[in-house]
Amino acid sequence: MDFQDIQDKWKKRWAEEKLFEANPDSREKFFLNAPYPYVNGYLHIGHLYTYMRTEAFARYKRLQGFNVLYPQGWHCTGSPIEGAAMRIREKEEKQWEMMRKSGFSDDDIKKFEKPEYWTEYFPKVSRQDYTDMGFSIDWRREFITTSLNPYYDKFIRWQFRKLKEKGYVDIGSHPVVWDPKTNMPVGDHDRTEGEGETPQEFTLIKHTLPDQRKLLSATLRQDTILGITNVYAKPGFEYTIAKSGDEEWILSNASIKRLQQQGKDLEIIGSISGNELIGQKVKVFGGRRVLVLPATFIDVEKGTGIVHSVPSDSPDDLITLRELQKDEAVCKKYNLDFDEVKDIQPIPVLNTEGLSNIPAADLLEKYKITSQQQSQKLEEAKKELYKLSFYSSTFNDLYKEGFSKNLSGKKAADFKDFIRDELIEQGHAALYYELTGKVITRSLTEAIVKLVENQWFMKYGDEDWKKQVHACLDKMKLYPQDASREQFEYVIDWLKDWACTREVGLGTQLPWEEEWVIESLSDSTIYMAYYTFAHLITDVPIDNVNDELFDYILLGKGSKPDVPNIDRMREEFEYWYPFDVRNSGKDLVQNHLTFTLFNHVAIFPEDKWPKGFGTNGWITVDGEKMSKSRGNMIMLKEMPTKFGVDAARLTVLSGGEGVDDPNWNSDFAQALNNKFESLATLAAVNYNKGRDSREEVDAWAESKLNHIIQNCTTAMEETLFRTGSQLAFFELTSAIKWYLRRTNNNPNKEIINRMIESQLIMMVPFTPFLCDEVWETLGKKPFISTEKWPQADESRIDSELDQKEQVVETVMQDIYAVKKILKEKEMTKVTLFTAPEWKYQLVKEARKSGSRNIGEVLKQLSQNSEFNEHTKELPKLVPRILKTGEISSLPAKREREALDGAIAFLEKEFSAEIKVIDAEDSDHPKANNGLPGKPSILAE
Ligand code: A2H
Repeated sequence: MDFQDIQDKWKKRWAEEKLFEANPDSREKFFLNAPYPYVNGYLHIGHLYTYMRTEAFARYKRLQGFNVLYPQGWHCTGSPIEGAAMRIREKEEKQWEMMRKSGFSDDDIKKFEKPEYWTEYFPKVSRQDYTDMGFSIDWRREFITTSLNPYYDKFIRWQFRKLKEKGYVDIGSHPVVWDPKTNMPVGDHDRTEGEGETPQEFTLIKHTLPDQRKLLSATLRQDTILGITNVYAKPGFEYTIAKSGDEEWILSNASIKRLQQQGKDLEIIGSISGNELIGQKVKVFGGRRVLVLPATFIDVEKGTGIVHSVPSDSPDDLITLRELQKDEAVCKKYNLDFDEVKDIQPIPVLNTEGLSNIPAADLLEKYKITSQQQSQKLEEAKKELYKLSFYSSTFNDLYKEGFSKNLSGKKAADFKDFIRDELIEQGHAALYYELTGKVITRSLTEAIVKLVENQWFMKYGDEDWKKQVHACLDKMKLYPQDASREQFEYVIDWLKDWACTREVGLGTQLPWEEEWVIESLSDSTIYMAYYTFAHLITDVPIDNVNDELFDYILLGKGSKPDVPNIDRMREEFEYWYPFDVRNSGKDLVQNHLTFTLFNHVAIFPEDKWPKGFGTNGWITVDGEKMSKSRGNMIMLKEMPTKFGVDAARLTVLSGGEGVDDPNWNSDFAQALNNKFESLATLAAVNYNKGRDSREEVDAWAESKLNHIIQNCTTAMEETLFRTGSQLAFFELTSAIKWYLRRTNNNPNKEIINRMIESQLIMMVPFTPFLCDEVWETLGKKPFISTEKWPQADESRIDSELDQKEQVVETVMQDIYAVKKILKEKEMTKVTLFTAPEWKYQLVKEARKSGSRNIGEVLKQLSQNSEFNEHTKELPKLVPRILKTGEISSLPAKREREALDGAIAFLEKEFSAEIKVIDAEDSDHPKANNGLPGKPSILAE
């Protein structure tokens, strides 16, 4: 077979027939989509896995009878393209080299100096890649983002005006990840390291030394402030003293630098060692005096290098205190009064459901933590405590006083911000930001947190908004199963306000302050709705595209604008929306996918909220992480010639499923085309051949086929494509082959036809080119994509038939093994002695016990009087019975039926006489050696 020809032929015919152009009709619809890729380079195998999941699901749903919409657009917003164009202009060596490696001549590369050229070039070649890969996309709806597409531009302006009207966009001072070299904010995709890291807000709490200087500790849990029992400093570390207004602060040098970057006026005036602080007493919030104690767990790069201790609610703080309370030597070393240290007791502050009033102690006990050295267990304990307490903890009676409101009985999580604000107002605390992890920008600088004034942001921190998003998520179907639900829940709660504009870059200008450009994660949250009319709106003169038009199409508001296609645009939106599934890599859960929910609930009524998300892992290539530097990035454009499209599609989906990272196996891909040819031959040779009569083995074939269809359908419904392809391709192929062999190539015509047809149809999502080609060879009318997915007839599924057939297969293989031992000697007669009755009983009893422990089962059976005569044989038999797969569970009578029914087949297979005898009916020495499903074989 010439796969190249086949690819070209069907690609052309699908396009000519407009097979994947979807229009509203009376059928039920299914709308799926995947995030548009950035068009700043060629698409590669990493894209392929994510997009193939969408594509396979689209094809599956189409075969299930849905009217399927699968559109695709291109993302041009933000700095990736602009940055790359700039590097071309500046003749940066690495960027040029990369372009040369991609096959561009120096003259071609020059064209990429203009950002606009990227947005023309890469959408074109990417579309070619998608088409070559056989993606069933409705290309009429293709578009690009940014002001380069004035229609999309107006759509985003409408969206932002709506968000502002409803109070979801606001302006203020805002912590932003910042590149100090280029003086620009660093978006998630502007990084060479640290995607997903964000500014984290800490509250710095002041503790007053007798000389009025302040020790500053960083906390995420200011809600526990009334539980402070002591403060920790690091021995041997040199702290810095800085002047802040008329106060003197003691903290780490690194934190001073960061505070300065965040706009705080601090002047360094000296330093003081940790050892000098240890043993001093500080006054904490509320007026109590507590000791400064030594702690080695302090990471001096983090926070201020000083930690206040709340042993009731922090496992770190509690274990450190406990260890110190047992170590007189260390206390002496730092001149601490050992008795005073021993007297320190945790102060309960929160009531937490299911835990004592010293929750940290419960967790230390649960994880059996007795030392700070058990860092991994400590991490787990901290995580678990956070999970258990964050949502449910309430303040105890201590919180009646101390704040302007009585907080006793209130939920701690709801008043964290309140406490922070009061502490700051009263001069007890200050705000401080730190990145959750290291971020390296594309200019290879380490990013910092900067507080930007007059920054526009999305109020993703808004509690009421979050509640609505939760309500939306609760009703969504997530693929695979609900594995990612917890993660979405977490992200929704964790998201803070999001800076949504930049000063430069391709994009849409903020409609009310045009010096700002909307950044790339903010202009891509509801565009799935744009697909529904993208091919129609371009007929409207651009001057007539305004907010009233979008209000009418998307919200059904206002009077009907007098523009072309208006009824169709409204109809398409109403028909297709909301979308049913959006699939993406799991890295987008923490931003894009969750933003999509926020924006949908903000703008659309509930019946237009997203219905499903699919997420998947990251692909590895032949077991290795994929990266440019390893040189193992396979480009989409290489696929058709290097492996063949169908082989590539099937390989990528066979690589994994669920939340695991899939693997691309090049050897598997290389081997597939031969297998496809065999499949084509098998189908062509056997289609419409055979008899009309029914034989016993036909019932097995029918059962097997229906069972495979049933399992494959279940897998496909859950986007478990690896399982689906295994069943449709490998398992069904072996079933067909076995069926043909069993019937001496004379199968029941109806059944073999149904097997072949079902296989081809079920493989369409994976190998559409092959399927259409073979379909046509069989004399069927094109296109296979317009056929119906096979329906499993459950009444035909009988697992006993499968077990019987397995007995036949095992016996056949065992006879082959015996024949091999006979070597040259001719085999004319084979006697099969079925197992003696007591062994069937043994299997039944052994399996009934439910245990898989050999010793346990053996003991039970030895005590069973039924097997008194055979106790010597039990130790050998029981392990074999408990092993999966070897011994059949079929009752003796059924096994005998199976063997009798297979005599003719086996006689033909071995050109020998075959006899089946029950063990009890023979006194041959071999007669008692058989096992259930594995008769003893006598070859003569
Ligand atoms: B938390 P994250 Cl009650 N080295 O405050 C080690 N730990 C430090 C630190 C440093 N340089 N700076 C701050 N921390 C601690 C209170 C608290 C905290 C309670 C419960 C949990 C809890 C009282 N100590 O944190 O790694 C501070 O302790 C649980 C993680 O950036 C700060 O909040 O997430 C927390 O670690 C910040 O840790």
